[in-house]
Amino acid sequence: MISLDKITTNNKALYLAYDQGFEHGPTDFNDENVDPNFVLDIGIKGGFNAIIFQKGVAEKYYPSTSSGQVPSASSLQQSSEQAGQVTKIPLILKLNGKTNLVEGRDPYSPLLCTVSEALDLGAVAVGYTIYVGSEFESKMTSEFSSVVREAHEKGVPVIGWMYLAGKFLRQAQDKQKGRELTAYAARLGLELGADIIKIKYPGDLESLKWAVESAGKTKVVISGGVKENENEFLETAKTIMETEAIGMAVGRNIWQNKNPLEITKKLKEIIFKNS
Ligand code: FBP
Repeated sequence: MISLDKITTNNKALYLAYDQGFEHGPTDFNDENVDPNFVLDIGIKGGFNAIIFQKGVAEKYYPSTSSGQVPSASSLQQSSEQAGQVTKIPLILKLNGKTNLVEGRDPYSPLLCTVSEALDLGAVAVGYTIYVGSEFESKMTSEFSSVVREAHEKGVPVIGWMYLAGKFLRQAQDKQKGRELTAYAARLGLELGADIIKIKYPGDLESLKWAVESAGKTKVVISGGVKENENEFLETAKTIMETEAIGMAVGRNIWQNKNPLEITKKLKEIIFKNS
């Protein structure tokens, strides 16, 4: 069994996702959060279980120490009282990625970084997106399996972003189908050997419960999605935590918020409530 201790707290988890610059482009950013140091600072001060970067951002912004020790981002800017302060935030390195600029074909997200490279950058876990239902799904399940093989040989946890996508799925969408497909994506994560899967909220409590049950011993975290009204977002988080999901991996709903640390605090109260 691969240990998740470095990226969980009492079996619960909150991750700060920051690979949207790759997946969506700088359109998600403003003058502040376009700077990876700004988001790293939120991750550290907010006490997230890990931050999620692509390789290039990790190389340039996440100090390369195997202990995962990084200087506080604010200490890099405001020298005096914070200089020298050392804070920890574990790194999850995203090994594949794609832009949203290629239209007309089902998505394929190629492997761009190896597990060894991720470890050299200080990562304690790795992530990979599979577009379940894409015409290129088999390429991604195959690459994912190689990642799991190498990572598990090294004792490193693997997180599978199990995202539904593809022409066939678009044709077949109703509520019941959505429930089945989310559970299928979750189950695929278990079958492929993922330690944690990240799935999108399927829209209601019962569907999520079934997906989490289908994932078996593979742990489940839910992604944040497009920024929404703060209260609605927190209500969804409460619903998510009524299931056996261990937590969330959120990006835009944190670092696009006017007060990222305040919403982080509220979200942590929900996720870590009884832990
Ligand atoms: P968000 O909380 O901002 O949605 O981030 C979670 C995430 O999975 C990111 O890791 C990824 O870049 C993004 O969502 C992909 O979103 P989409 O599938 O909508 O393109």
